[in-house]
Amino acid sequence: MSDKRKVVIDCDPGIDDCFALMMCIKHLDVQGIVAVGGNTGLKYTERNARYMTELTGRPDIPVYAGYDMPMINKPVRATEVHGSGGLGTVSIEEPKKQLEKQHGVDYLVDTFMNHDDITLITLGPLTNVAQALLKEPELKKRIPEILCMGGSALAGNATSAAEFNIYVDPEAAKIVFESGIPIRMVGLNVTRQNGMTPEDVELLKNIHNPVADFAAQIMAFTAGHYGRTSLCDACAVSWLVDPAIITKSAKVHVDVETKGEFTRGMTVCDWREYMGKNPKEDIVHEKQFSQWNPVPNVEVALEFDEKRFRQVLFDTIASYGDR
Ligand SMILES: [Ca+2]
Repeated sequence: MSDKRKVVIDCDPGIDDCFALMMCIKHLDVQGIVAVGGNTGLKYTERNARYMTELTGRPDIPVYAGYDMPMINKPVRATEVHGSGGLGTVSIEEPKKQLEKQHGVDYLVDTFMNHDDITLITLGPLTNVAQALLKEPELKKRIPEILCMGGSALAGNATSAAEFNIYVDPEAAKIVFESGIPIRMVGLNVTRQNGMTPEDVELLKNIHNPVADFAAQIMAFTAGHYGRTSLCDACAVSWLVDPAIITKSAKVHVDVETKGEFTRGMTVCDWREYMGKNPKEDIVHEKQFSQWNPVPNVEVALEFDEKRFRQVLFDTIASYGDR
């Protein structure tokens, strides 16, 4: 029996998803991976998930395909950031590992209806999770916790207000955020505190193992184009891998905007009871009032130990050795 934390990962790999999978597969007990359409289409995200299980030497981890399309929106992709196949300009061969036949949403329902001790990690649009909650209404009482890369306590990226994962399928996100399931949210306000650069690509190249070589190739795409890349999904899962990496968080009420002219897909965080002392800082607040009493539904990550994260990330990739 493993004493590692059991997790199921719903993701849309995607370059930063691949880094998150490297960390999760090494440090957590990954029960299954469900792919969703997001950064690119499902036919690529599920393939890339299967590829990652082979690359990390864990083809025994089952991979399922969920939904390609958002619930209502037309699909929005991020292929300019991740490449049309989700891995920058890296082309991979079709993995030997097969996709499970069960639909990803049915896998989520079966798994959480029958187990009490698994954390759900979401690294893409929340379409699969919302569909699972609609299919089995009891499920919201059965998922103990969701660790979500998505949203922001501050600026967005898909729009000025909305982060990509939430923006792609705001209706799905609204269903999940209103479900009552405890959510830990790692949004752009935190992940932007991390910046991997072309120098980091060189560090990865110097590790010399197949996982590091692949990591260097895919990081080179975004770090090369933009000068730096946050690896948002890897930052998010670090809260489970090494909780000390998230150095500050706050429990607040978060709503998902689905109708705003400028704010559709925004995670609206209720900070009314908090005040910051330094207006130059983003959100470094202490709770000072209790007159509104918004019911917290999300623990929002606020501060991040970049140095510690980088150490864990590079150590993890190096630990894959010659595999
Ligand atoms: Ca992702």
